[in-house]
Amino acid sequence: MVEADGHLDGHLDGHVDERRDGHAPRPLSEADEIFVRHPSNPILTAADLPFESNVVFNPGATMLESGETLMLVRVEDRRGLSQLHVARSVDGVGGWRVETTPLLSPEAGSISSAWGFEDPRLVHCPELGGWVITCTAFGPGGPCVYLAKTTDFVTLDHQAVVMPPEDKNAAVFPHRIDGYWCLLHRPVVMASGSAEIWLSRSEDLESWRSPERVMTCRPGGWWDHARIGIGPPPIETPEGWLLVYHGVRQTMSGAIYRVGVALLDLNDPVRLRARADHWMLSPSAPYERSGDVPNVVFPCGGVVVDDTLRLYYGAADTCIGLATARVSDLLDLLLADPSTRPGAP
Ligand code: BMA
Repeated sequence: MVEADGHLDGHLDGHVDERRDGHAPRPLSEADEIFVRHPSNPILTAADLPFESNVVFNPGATMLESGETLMLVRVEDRRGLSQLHVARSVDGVGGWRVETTPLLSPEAGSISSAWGFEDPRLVHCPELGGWVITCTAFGPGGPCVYLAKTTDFVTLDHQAVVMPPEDKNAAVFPHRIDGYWCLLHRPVVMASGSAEIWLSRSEDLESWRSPERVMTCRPGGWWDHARIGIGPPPIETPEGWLLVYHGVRQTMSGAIYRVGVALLDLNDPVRLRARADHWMLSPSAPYERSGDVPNVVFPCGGVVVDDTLRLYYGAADTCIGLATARVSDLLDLLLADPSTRPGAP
C-alpha cells in the first residue's frame, strides 16, 4: 500500500514526536490504544462540504502519485441516502477539496443500489494501471458488494455487484496471489447469523470461486463478539498481510464499534496467522462518542508512508477522523505478544 514516496509531515507522525518528547512508549502488550489521534480531528465534517448534507464519514483513502491524498467519502444526504464523493488534500490532513458531483450516487429503481453506496475501500493495483473501488451498494435487495475500476476517479469501468446480499465490507488485495485476485468480504452466515470475514478468489474480478472463511467473531464477553468486518484494504508486509478490522460489541445501550488487528499469511491469505486480543482503537473522543450513531470508530481508509499507517475512519457515523500507528509496532505486537492467537479463545 505504499503507493508514493509521500513526504511525512512531523505532525502526522505522532509516534515520533511522542518518543522524542521523552515519553516512554507503553509496553506493547498493554497497547489498547496504539493509534494516536491527529490533533486536527475531526479532519472533515459536513460543515466543510461545499453542499448541503447530513453527515460525511467512512472514507476510503489512497495516496496519488503526486503525493496528494485522495479520500472517497460517504456523504449522507437529508433523505438518509448515501453517495460517494472524491476529496483531495495536499497533506492528507486539511484543506480538503471535495467534488460537488458524486462519483457514485443512488440509482432509482435498482434493486441493489436505489438507496445508494456506502463505505468504500480503494486499492491501487499496478497490473490494472489504476484502482479497484469496492463499496456497499444498498437497495431493496439488501446490502451487497459492488466493485468498479478507475484510473482517474472521474470515470468508472467494470461496475458490477460481485457478492449478493447480505454482504459488505470488501476489499481486494493489490496484486494476484497464486494467479488469483483475492477479495475479503463480510457475508452473514445463515446458520448462525454471524457476520464474519471471508475470502473469495477470481481470475478476472468477475467470476468468483467458492468463498472461504478467514476469521470469526469471538464468543461471549469479547469486544468483537457480535460482528467483524475488514477496515482498510490489507497491508502487505514481509511478515504477512496486516489486517485492520472492526469488531462490534452489543450492549444494553447499543453497539460499540472498535478496531483490532490480525495477520494473514502472505502466500495464502485465507490462513489467519495472528490476532491481537486487545482492541487498538476504541471510541473515546467526543466526536466518536456522540453523533448520529454513538460509540463508533469505523476505518475504511489506510495510507502507509514509510512505517506509518494513516488510518482514516468514520466517527459516530457523523464525521471523519485520522489516527496513526507504526506498522512495525502493530507487527511486533502481533508476532511477539504471547496473548496473541489466531483463532477463537
Ligand atoms: C455498519 C455499517 C457502517 C456504519 C456502522 C455503524 O453496519 O453500516 O456503515 O458506520 O454500521 O453504524
